Amino acid sequence: MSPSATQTLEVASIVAGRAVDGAAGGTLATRNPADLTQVVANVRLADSAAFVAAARAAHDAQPAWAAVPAPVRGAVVQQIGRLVEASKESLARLITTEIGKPYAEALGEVQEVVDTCNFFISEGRRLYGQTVPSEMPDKQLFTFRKPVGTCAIVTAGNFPAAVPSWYIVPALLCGNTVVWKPAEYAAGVSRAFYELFARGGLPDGTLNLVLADGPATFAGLEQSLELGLVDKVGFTGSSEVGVQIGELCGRNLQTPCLELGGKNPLVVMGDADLELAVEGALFSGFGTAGQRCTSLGVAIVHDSVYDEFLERFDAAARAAVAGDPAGDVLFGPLMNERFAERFEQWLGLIQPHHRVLGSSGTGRITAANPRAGFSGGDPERGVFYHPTIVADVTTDDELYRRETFGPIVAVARFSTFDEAIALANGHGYGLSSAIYTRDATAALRFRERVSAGMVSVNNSTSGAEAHLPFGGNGKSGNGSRQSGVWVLDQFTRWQSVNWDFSGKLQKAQMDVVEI
Ligand code: UN1
Repeated sequence: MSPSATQTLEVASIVAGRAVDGAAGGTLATRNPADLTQVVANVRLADSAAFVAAARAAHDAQPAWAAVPAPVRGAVVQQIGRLVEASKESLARLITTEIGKPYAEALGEVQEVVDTCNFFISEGRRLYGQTVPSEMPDKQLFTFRKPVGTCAIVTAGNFPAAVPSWYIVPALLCGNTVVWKPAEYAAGVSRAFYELFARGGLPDGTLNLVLADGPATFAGLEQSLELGLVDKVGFTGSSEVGVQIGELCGRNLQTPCLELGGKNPLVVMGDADLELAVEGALFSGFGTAGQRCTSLGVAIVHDSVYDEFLERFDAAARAAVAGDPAGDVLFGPLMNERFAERFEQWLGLIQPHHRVLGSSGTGRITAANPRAGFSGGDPERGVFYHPTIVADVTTDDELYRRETFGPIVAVARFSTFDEAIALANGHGYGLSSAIYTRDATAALRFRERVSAGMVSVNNSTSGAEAHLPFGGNGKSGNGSRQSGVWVLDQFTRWQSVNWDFSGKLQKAQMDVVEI
């Protein structure tokens, strides 16, 4: 099924189950980035007061939700997963229309939400604690996982469904309530997801949707933290904003879950299967128009295969089909004009000593700057860019040091393994990484020495499965991990219990049993 034009949606924030009146934070129209004449959603934005009201609603609803037995919360997650699965095509069409993600990828993204629900359904029957031996007789020690409380989840729009679900599903399962602030430019998708979550059986106030711009969000979050209405912040977005969120949380003695940018390296060793490496570089560099946090940032290629790799990568990028994301394309438009403006700045970092490859032109695809392999759609109406490969990048280049969110891949050369590692780590990001080699020892050494939180061997930097720990180090995050059982440490806190049934006061460290 291919996406079709949708009716314009009218969307507003939802606090305690009710739509927020008015547009205290202004209005916004989200537009199909493949055809900017099409308005996807008219959005009434909320102000900081609505954010605080949502935090209060979540805070008030939390004790009752935590009192619902965890297996029953798991059954709600199961119902949400079923509803999402039943709406898979229409949700994917909406993702494609609102942010320009190719339909096949959008279907994959919705599947990732279903996978996440499936994983956590049974966690409602586990949420294990431990029994621990005591150093004293007639005493037993236990640990319990307790919900953190109210969670404020602030997410980007490049994965408007999957990434929010990585937070919201386990947060709810663990007995927390949620204020979700999605990217405004993906408000239509967010609203559709909110409705499925609500229909899954969540009591009013358990999940609240706040559509607000950055300044209103910051002000609302700051006040909510100071009022003690928010106990945990989850943020996915740029490293720069992550620093600000981290500061705000730190002032309130909180540790947020931060999932930030990347400059993800893909190392091509001299013995690599070059065809496979090029396929991996193409998908991780230009899939999703390079707008994943796990997208390939810098290909690091051994001297002995550098020229051949470049030649093949150039040919593959030139042959790749870009265009209407409703069709069968490798990548569609950038998400909107704001991302296009930033992308143009990064294109400005290309220096005279670089070789630019990958397409028949650079920059925006237009009638005057056309591209072979542009399929469907009208470049004059959409935010389409040429895929760009920038060869001969060195550690001195801005292009090496900065995350460039879009269809651009830097390529650097190495001769020794130590140089490859230095290039893979030297920019200070540490999210995802890949190595292409036939040598298991090299792969293991790479795993050991790369600072990234995620490593692929002979596979792309993007496309992590939904049940492995996801997250990064350095500028890519604060060490927190999402997904699988590991995310439970974000959304629960350990409580330890001493249970003394000796009938007397036994003092730890003092009443030591002699043998
Ligand atoms: C992101 O871009 O924020 O690993 C998440 C991947 C996807 C998720 C990307 N499963 O590429």
